Amino acid sequence: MSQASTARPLVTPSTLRHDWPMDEIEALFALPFNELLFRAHSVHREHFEPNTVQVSTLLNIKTGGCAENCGYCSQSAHFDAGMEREALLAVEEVLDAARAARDGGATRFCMGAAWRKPKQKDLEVVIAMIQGVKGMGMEACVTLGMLDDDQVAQLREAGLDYYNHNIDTSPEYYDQVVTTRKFSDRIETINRVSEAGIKVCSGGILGMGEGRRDRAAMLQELANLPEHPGSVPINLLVKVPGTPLGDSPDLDIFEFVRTIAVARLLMPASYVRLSAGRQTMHDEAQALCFFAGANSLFYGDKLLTTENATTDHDRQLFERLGLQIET
Ligand code: SAM
Ligand code: DTB
Ligand code: SF4
Repeated sequence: MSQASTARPLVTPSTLRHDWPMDEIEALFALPFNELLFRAHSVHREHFEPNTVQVSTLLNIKTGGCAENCGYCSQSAHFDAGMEREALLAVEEVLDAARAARDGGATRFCMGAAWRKPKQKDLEVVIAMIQGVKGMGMEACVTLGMLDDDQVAQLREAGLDYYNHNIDTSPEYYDQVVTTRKFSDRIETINRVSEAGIKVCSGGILGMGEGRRDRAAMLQELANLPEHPGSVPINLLVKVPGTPLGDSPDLDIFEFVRTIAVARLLMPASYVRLSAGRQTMHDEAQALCFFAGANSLFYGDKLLTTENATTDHDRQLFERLGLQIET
């Protein structure tokens, strides 16, 4: 049996739960570490080939000057993280990067823009990028901020596979992280995208000073959406100097692994992505994340504005762990 043919979820969404109460989720977090990992790994094996990871490559297509004040972000215009603003990249430049990503093994190309909401003239350029990426045989994902119904319809028409829109943290902790929008704004865009038939990529960031209850509540929000997000990125905060959250205390790495495991248990058929933060993570921690149910990552030397684990390092890590890249 080929690795790739068994890598897709094996169950229908009807077998998935969307009614997770907080006490059950908190009880999962409170399990002894080995018990939690064993349960998560067992569920992972029921739904996915356990030695395969899906890889996506990121490109920031529009940098800096963003009107939102997300406290973790280097690209907000509200604080100075030393980021030079750049205009939207040209389509050809983006497609050159996409071709290189495909040749390096990526199956999905994710384009990010530092916008609160796209303008029509910019959306038209992004649509040309999406069509170009699709034409190369890759899945296309974009993350452009809030969308209205008309914008969602245009992206769907362009053949977009995934829209990334993270909820980032719990509803209760949200205003400690960002105040220029509401948690409910995020959920509205996610629901619009999902109702239009575009797959949702949504997750969050750990290590922003939130508590375990916030991590549990964030996963509850995602798991209790009408449909589980197809991809759930779990980012470890990249501490960017100059941002309000740049001095946040380190999160215990076992708590990070636990959150991956609980995400796997709550959303068994979703790809759980070990996202930002791998550059500062030990290989052993990454291996635990893969055991706990992470089966996707960002592959490429750069994330959006910060460094990622290098592709050389990742190739060696995959080799050492016997992991295959999903084709
Ligand atoms: N502006 C769009 C938005 O916010 O939806 C798209 C780009 S934004 C940079 C995409 C996501 O990157 C954020 O939702 C956040 O989860 C993640 N992110 C940004 N800065 C980060 C950091 N310093 N550490 C970890 N994740 C980060
Ligand atoms: C996601 O959840 N993480 C990615 C992607 N979706 C867009 C972004 C990570 C950004 C890390 C900080 C930076 O490089 O600016
Ligand atoms: Fe803007 Fe997105 Fe950064 Fe928030 S995370 S400041 S919306 S680019």
